[in-house]
Amino acid sequence: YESILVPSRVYEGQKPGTSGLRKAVKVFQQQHYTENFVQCILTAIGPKLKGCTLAVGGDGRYFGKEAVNIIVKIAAANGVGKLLIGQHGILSTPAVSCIIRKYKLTGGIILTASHNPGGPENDFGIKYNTDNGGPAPDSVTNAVYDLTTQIKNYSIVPDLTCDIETIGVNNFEVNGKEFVVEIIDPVDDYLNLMKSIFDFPKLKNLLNSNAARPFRILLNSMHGVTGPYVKRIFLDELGAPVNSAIKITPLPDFGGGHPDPNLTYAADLVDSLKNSNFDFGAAFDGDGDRNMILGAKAFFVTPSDSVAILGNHLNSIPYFQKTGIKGVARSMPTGAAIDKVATKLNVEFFEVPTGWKYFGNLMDAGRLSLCGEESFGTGSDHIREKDGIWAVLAWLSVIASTSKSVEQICCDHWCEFGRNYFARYDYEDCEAEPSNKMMKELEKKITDGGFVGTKFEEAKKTFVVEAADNYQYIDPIDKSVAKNQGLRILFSSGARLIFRLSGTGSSGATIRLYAESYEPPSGQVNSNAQEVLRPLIQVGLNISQLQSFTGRTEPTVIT
Ligand code: VG1
Ligand code: CO
Repeated sequence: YESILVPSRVYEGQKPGTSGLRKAVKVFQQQHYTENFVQCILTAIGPKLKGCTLAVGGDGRYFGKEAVNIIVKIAAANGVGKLLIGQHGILSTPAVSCIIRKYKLTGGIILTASHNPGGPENDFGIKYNTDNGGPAPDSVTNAVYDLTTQIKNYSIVPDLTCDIETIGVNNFEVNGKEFVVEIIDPVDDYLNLMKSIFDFPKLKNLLNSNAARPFRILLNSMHGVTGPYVKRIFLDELGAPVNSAIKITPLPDFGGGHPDPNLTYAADLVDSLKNSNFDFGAAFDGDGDRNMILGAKAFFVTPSDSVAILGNHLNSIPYFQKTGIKGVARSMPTGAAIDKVATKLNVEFFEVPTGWKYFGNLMDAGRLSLCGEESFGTGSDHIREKDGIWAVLAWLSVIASTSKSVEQICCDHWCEFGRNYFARYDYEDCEAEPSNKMMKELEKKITDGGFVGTKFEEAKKTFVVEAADNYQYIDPIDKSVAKNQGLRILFSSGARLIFRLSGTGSSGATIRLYAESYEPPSGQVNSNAQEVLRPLIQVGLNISQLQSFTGRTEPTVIT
């Protein structure tokens, strides 16, 4: 095969957001659009590109196979030595991270728009992960973006195609050099990693259907990529009965659903748990890095509590018995429950901006073992992505060790550490311009000298502003600076309000309003979070004038 150079044109807006480039499928289908972006990812790899090996796979959404095909042709033309591709183009985001690390690859390309809906009328996405297995840092995504603004042509081998449905090694000769495409089982490497982390016999015992009182679980893959992983790990390996898993066939349009594991979009899981006798429920997002944990009768564990509870029980997991606990972290808007666990464990604690990429440097430096985000992301330094299946195995390990219910584990946690009430309001798909204006005005208001000390009264509660800013982060390892990471209003009671614009949408603007308040162990730790936080949220709506800027009286999603 010979490569050719195809003249192209610049497309605006190929700027990766919180987690890769996400756009409507129709945008990716434009002539040269996907080719351009793939070429720029490869060019940005620099001198390490020639002869390197990359992993490629995605969440099975519409346009995924076409994108794999394009990547094969462009990688071949650019002198890549080898591609490891998941069979049928399927690899979960955590599995890509696992494979990059295990085989010491130069990087990986993940074809996903994560929790965004899929299908011809919905979203697609491309994300690049670097050699540590984690999402490319800002320095790399900025370099890719710069290249997209200057691209004049790309290299491609137009007539090279490879069957991605059959496991095996395919050899080609391109420009006189060897080019290899290996189609791999999407689950094998990841399953082996999980076996090395968790006590599988113990978990098998927990789920054993012959036990007098088996622990009954219900897992919902939402027709995303986790289906094959759930089947192999929970049904085949751990022996859970077949009715333990639903929606485990990956579908290009996720069955018409919104593959986001929260109380709104995974309402079917919530209902199933409310109306039956399952002890535990979990759902995953499209690409398998998010998780939602529920107890019997759909008792909801906030992701902020989830990571804190796991932190307090890490000794239930063999991996951490070996590695010890180096440090813990959360993203800035995430509820601060884990901060208190860090104090108890006497380990380092870090607060980073939203997005998993900020955890990677700390893990690579050996200072971070466990971290989480309020957006249903939980994970550890076993890979460099958040990991939904790992989170479920971790919870089951805690349950197997404590012999307690999910609800009991949470209540015990609040009695020991107090409770960080947390809620997030999402206003999805607002108009961009008024949303940007709202953020600008709000920033002006809260960073004005007179704002600190202001008192707000709402429903007989008083909130006094202690500090307010536009959050910025200096990476402790490489000293890189991330600015504009969210507007924070901190109150003297420890309560917080945070406003951010989403960086994962494909059009318009999504405003996120995060609210948190703390109740000590001696206080009311068993109240309803939404009710407890309503006055604080009202304060946030008043300060920001959100309703008059956006016209929205209600959020689209409440967590
Ligand atoms: C959202 C979440 C963030 C998460 C990111 C990627 O970003 O808030 O916590 O890391 O999605 O998750 P944003 O910018 O929309 O708030 V995933 O599962 O979409 O890769
Ligand atoms: Co995801």
